[in-house]
Amino acid sequence: MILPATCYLIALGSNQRHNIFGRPEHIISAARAALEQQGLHILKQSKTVSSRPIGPSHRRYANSAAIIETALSPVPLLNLLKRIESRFGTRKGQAWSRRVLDLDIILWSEGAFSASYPPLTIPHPMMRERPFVLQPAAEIAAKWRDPISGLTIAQIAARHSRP
Ligand code: PH2
Ligand code: MG
Ligand code: MG
Repeated sequence: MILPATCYLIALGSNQRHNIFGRPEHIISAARAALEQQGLHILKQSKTVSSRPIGPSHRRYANSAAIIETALSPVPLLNLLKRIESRFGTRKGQAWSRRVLDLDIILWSEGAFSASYPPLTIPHPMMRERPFVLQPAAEIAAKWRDPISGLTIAQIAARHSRP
């Protein structure tokens, strides 16, 4: 059965060099090419920004966002993103430390989703507190509504930047 394609907002992050692709911002570009190569069609992509690390790592991140179109449902998409991460050298259990590539599902056009194995929650539970997700996301998905709060990404990003 062929399902109609849906859209996802994906956050991309990197804070470690790759032996072929080099600096984190180049890893983000290579990751976009890998998404396309795996059939995840990129409808929109944000600029790549350099961001202060949140959490224990001391290395700055390159962060970006993309809207992709695919007929995959959330768990198969997560599995595919994990395979792409591991091809770039990201190993399991490296959350919050230095990582070559992190691909997170932030929003889905079909609304909220939750699975326990593998653990996956959409919208991403930390999305509303993370400037490095909100800023690139607001550039390409300003009017997309968070199904939990009912606010648009632009509204959440603006709230967040208030002192
Ligand atoms: N990702 C994290 C933890 N901290 N900080 C920034 N600036 N950018 C990230 O992508 C990031 C982070 C865990 O995924
Ligand atoms: Mg991740
Ligand atoms: Mg992450």
